[in-house]
Amino acid sequence: MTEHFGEGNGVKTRLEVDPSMSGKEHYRLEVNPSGLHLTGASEEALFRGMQTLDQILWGDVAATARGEISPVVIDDAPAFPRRALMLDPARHFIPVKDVKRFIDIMARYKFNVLQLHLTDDEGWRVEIAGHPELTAGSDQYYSESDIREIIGYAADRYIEIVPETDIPGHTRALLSAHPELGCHIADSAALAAVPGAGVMACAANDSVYSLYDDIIGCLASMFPSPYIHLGGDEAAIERNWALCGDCRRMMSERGYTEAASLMNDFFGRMLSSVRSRGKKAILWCELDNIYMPAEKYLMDYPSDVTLVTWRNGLTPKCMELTAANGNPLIMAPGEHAYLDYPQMKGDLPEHNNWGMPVTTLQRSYSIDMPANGNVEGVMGTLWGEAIADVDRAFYMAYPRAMALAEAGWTLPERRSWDSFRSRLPGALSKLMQLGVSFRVPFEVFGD
Ligand code: TNX
Repeated sequence: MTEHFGEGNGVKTRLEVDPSMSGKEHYRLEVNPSGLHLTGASEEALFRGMQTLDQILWGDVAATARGEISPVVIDDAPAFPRRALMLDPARHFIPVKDVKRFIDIMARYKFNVLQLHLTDDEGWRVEIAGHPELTAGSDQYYSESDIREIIGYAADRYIEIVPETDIPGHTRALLSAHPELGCHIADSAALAAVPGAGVMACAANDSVYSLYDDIIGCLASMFPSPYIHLGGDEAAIERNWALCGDCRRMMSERGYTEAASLMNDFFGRMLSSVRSRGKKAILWCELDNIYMPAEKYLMDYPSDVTLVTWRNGLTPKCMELTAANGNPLIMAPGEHAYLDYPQMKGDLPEHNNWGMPVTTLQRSYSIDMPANGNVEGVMGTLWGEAIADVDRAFYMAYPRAMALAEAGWTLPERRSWDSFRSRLPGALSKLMQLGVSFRVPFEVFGD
């Protein structure tokens, strides 16, 4: 048991780890006339409790005429173990110092996971030992020592960094370093020239699997997270595998009538690379259609894969299928958690806005988070096509990320939009003090 005592102005403060408390983030904060006592199940729990204390000090002490902390007892623990945000340095690179600043602010709202979308059509942003060709010709990537620096900084704030490398689609950057790993199709050059056009790694090329075994091994040794995210979204199968002689041969050897069935073979091999490193895989959940009606998974996701629900309208189906199949589920439904979407009609982003749906603060807050099932937590995504730098990431993230943080931390029956809204002005003035370029949600305050 570690104990720290302090005394200032006659008030005793006491911080204490009490391993007999249940739940690793569980803390208890008591303030009464004789002192302040913060107890936590772990040092991590104390850290979470310190964030609450900081909010009370700012809202209750600094911002009120009385200038005193009120007596309070708070016994608090998260409803869900994973509360995540995702940054996309693949689309627009985000320097290490900016990632750290983003982490600083995440920690205040008790987020405990930051996913980095490290590879996509627009860039390969992580050094892979033995494969300098992947990052050649650019200085916009994280070296191994950058990655170590980000991981260490996040770990000091009890935030886990989850690496994502997106396959088999979203691989234009990979294929520009390794053109031989694409499908042999008539318009491969045309596909490769256009970001987002959907070029894919070939399912029938052994070199794809051996290169990825190296990449997965390298990510596994660099990142202490038990998870590696392998993407799996938006694979333009009909424009690649379905037209590729090698993939078609593989299909007929296996008796497949649909090229999508090759996803099972593709991820079968990729997942064994992940498992052989003692890690678990996360994938974006894809169904047999991108809109409703959708009936089943796009591929046979093994039950040890954690899935993320994301497409507008498909979350109820993803919840039903993951519960039936035993997959842990992370909630990132586009309707609530896509923080690259504008917060109001006519608001940012002004560039690269492809007609994104409006996602208001109240809409983010209203995300459905069913407890006691297979839902592991929540993830707000900051897809980077229209997010040119970290100030834009902050503007898009806040205050909606606070709404998601509360949805991940607080049991559904204890959440209240009116309570959240009443706490916003204090929270926003803190962000202002910290110099964060958040968006003022004037529409929720009325006259
Ligand atoms: C779809 S979400 C994507 C991303 C884009 C995003 C833009 C997902 C798994 N794939 O590649 O950046 O939409 O909102």
